[in-house]
Amino acid sequence: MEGPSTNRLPQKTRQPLPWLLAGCLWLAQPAASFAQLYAPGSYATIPAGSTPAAVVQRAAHVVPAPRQLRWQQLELTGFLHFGMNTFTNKEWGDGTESPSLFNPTSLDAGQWVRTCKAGGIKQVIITAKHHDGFCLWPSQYTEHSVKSSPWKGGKGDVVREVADACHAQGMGFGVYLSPWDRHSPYFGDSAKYNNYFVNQLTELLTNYGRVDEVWFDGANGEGPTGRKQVYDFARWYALIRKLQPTAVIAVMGPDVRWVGTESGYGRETEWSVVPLDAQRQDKVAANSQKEVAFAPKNMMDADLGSRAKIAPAPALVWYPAEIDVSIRPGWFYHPAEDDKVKTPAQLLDIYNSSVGRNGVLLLNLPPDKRGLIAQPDIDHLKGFSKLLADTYATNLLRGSTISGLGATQTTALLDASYRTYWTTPGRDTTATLTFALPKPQTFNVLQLQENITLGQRIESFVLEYKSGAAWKTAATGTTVGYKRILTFAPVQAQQVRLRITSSRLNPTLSAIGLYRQPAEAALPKP
Ligand code: FUL
Repeated sequence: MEGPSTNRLPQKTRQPLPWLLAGCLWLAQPAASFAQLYAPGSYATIPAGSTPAAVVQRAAHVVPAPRQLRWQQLELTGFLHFGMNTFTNKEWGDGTESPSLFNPTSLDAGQWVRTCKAGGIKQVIITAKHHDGFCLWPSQYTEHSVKSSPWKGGKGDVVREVADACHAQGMGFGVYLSPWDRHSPYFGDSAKYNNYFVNQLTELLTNYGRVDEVWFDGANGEGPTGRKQVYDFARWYALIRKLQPTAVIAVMGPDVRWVGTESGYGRETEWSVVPLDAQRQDKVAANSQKEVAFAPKNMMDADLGSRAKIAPAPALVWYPAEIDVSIRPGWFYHPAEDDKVKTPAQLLDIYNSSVGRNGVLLLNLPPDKRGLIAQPDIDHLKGFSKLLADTYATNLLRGSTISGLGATQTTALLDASYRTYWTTPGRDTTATLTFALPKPQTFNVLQLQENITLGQRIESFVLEYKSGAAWKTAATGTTVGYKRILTFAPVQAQQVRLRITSSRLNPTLSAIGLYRQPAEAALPKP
C-alpha cells in the first residue's frame, strides 16, 4: 500500500540531502539513485521551519518499502556462520589460513535449511565470506576459496548448496559478504578493492537465483596502523538494486538497521521511523566490533525515534531493527560450547524480546566441522519452536464481545488476518477497547500488532483487567509497530481493556491477543 499523499513530495524536494550523499554514502560513481534507495513513502523530507506537531504528522505517514514489509513479516530468520573459522576453532581469522584446512566430512546444506525451517525460520543468510577473506564459493577473482581446498576435490560450492536448498524448500536466501577482508591484497587500495568487491557481489547476485537479503557488517579491526579502506557503498547499493531489487540490504545498508546489540534483546521503545542520520555508515561502524575479544553486547541508545529525536531531523526514513544473536556464545561452531547452547526457554524469551519488540530476529546456528548443524542446536531449536507454538496456539480473547470506539471494525482484531485492521473513526490519538471474555481466563502474555502499511503510530498503552469493581494494571508499554509482546505475572479475569494512551495519529491495530505461556517457558531465577 502506498503512503498517504503527504508523502508524495514535489519531485525537486525528493532528493537526498547533500550531506547524506557526501557523509553517509561516501559517494562514488555510479551511485544508487535516490529512487533506487527508497520507495515512495519510505522517506520524508521535513520542510524547514516545520512545527514539532507537523513533524509528528509526517513521521506517522512514513511506511515500509515492499521489500522491507516482506522482510518484517518473516519475523524469524537464520544466520549460518560457517567457513575457515569452523576449522581453526576461531571467531576471527587473520587471512593467512591455508585453504587446505577447509575440509568438511559430510556437509549437507539440505540439513541446515531443513533444521531452520522446522524451527520456524523463514530465511537464512550464509557467511559467503567472513573477515578472513576465504570464499565459500569458487570466485573467479581469488584463489582463496573452496576451489583451493580439498573439499570435493576443489569442485565444491557451499553458497550454491545453500541457495539450492533454500529455493527447493521455499525458504528465503541471503548472503553475508564481509567488507573487511584480511586476505585480499587489494584491501586498503580503495579503488582496486571496491572493484574486487563489486565483482564478487556480481557473482553472488547473478549465479545463485533469487537473493532476499544482503548483509554487510560494520566490523573493521584495521586501525590507524592498518590498511584503511574506503568502501564504495553507493556503488554496491546500486548494483544490488539492479541485480536483486527485492533484496533488503542490512546493517551497513539502507533497508535494515542493526539494533545495536548481539544479546538478542531489542529496545523496549522501538520506532521503525527514525531520523535519516541513523543511516550514517560511520556511526554504524563506530558501534561495531573492532577486536575479536570485544563483542558488542550492547551499543543501543534507548531512544532513536521519540518526538524529541525526530523534531530536529531534516528527513525521516523507515529503517526497522534486526536483532542478531547466536544460539551459542560464539558465532562460529566450537566443540567446547556444545553445553552452552541457549535453552528453549531462553530462545522464547529472546523471541518475545526481539520479534515482540518490533524487530526481526536473526538467529545464528553455526554448522560444525562435519558440515552439519550439531544435535544440541537442533534439539534446542525444536524445543523453542514447540514452546512458541504452544504459547501462541490459543488466543484467549477469541469469542469476546468487544466494545469501544470504532466497534464496527473490531472483528478485524481477532480475525487472524494482518491486512484487516481496526482504527478509530476520527483522528483520535487515544482509544479504549473493552473485551468481555466468554469465561474467566488466566493469561500472562499480551500481543499487539499495528498495521504498519499505514505507518507506526502508537506511543503508549496499558492493559487492564477487572478485579471486583476495580480496573487493575496488568502491563504497560510504549511502541507497538509490527508486533509487540509483553509478558507479565499471570492474571485471571473475564473483563479486560486496552487503553491506547498516546498515538501520533489515529491508532491502528491488526491484531490483539492474550495468551498463556506454558510452565516450561519460565526462566530459572537468577
Ligand atoms: C560481527 C562480526 O565481527 C562477527 O564475527 C559476526 O559475523 C557478527 C554477525 O558480526 O560484526
